[in-house]
Amino acid sequence: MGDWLYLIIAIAVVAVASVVGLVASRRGRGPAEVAAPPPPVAVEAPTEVEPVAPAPEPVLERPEGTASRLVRLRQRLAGSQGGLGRGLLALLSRDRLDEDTWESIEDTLLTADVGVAPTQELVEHLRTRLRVEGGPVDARTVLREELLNLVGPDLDRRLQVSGADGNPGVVLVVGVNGSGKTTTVGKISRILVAEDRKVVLGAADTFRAAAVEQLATWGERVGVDVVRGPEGTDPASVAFEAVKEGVATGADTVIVDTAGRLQNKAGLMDELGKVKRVIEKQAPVTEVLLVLDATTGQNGLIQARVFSEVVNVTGIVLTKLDGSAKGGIVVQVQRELGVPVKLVGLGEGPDDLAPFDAGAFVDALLG
Ligand SMILES: Nc1nc2c(ncn2[C@@H]2O[C@H](COP(=O)(O)OP(=O)(O)OP(=O)(O)O)[C@@H](O)[C@H]2O)c(=O)[nH]1
Ligand SMILES: [Mg+2]
Repeated sequence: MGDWLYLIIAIAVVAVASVVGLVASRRGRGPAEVAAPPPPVAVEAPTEVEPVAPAPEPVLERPEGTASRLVRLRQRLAGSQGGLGRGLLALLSRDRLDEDTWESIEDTLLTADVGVAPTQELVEHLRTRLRVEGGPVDARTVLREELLNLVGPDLDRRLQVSGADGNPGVVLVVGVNGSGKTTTVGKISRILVAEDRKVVLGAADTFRAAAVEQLATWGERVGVDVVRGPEGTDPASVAFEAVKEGVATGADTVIVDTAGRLQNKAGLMDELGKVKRVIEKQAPVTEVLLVLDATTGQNGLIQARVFSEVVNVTGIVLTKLDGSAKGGIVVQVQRELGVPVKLVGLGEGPDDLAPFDAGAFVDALLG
């Protein structure tokens, strides 16, 4: 009986002890959980996120400097046009300058698009001088002088890129489809940027979205603002806005690109006249450049005439002279319009545009 009593007491003691222990351990755990909250995930997160790269600074191109550009392009001009002078010199150096030889000289000039009247004039002068001056005259010297007279050494070929009375210079660029207008606008802007001038471009070719993008790309490459409107906007209003921005931002020059147009579409030609008139509500147009593709020959002359009736063309840009030996078109087009060739395009590269220099041109012809 005594044994049973000890056993019951022992069981009771163990039971009480376990209950007490359980309660104690519960009490201890509770507050511990509150005191130690799980570490906030958000605090650690930033170290695991990839650092956001800053937007890359647009890398602006530095247009080629004038000196190296001119040396490079004179060589290219001599490469494409040198055949004319070499051909003429070979003929003029013959022992006897008979009628057949003079005829070949004429043919050579006509093939290079010098034009009928200027060719006859030149041949007349050469015949007289070589006969009169006789003896050991240097055919090359005589030919150089006569070609130079034909090209017009005294024409004012400066590009009017500056305005008066606090206005920017405004250059309007016109011509038929594909003649090289947009490319020329881009190239001119690079030349001006290289001279530290502030330029604004106006994308007034609103017929095709691609045309606007093409100009915008030229602008972006050298950090020049391009004013544009939605596709199909009135070109005159884009031109107006571009000049307005030029005035407001104190730009030196605003260059307005226009849509290519066929010279026989009266409506489009009228619209071009309107572009010019609307611009002039903001500031005078200081230069109207007609862009002509040198490879189009007589056709280019007809275009030139029509354009000059609609807008007062003040300068000609002859493009693609690198791709044709027909540099004689310089002579014809200047006569036709009474307006000087001011720039020549000599390739598709961004800096392949040169001011036209009569002496350098004739030297290139003579190789
Ligand atoms: N080889 C050569 N290609 C040129 C020259 N100028 C322009 N081009 C090329 O001629 C093509 C037409 O040039 P654009 O500037 O688009 O002609 P555009 O007059 O603006 O054409 P539209 O806007 O369609 O009327 C392009 O492929 C130019 O790269 C040049 O002096 N030499
Ligand atoms: Mg264009």
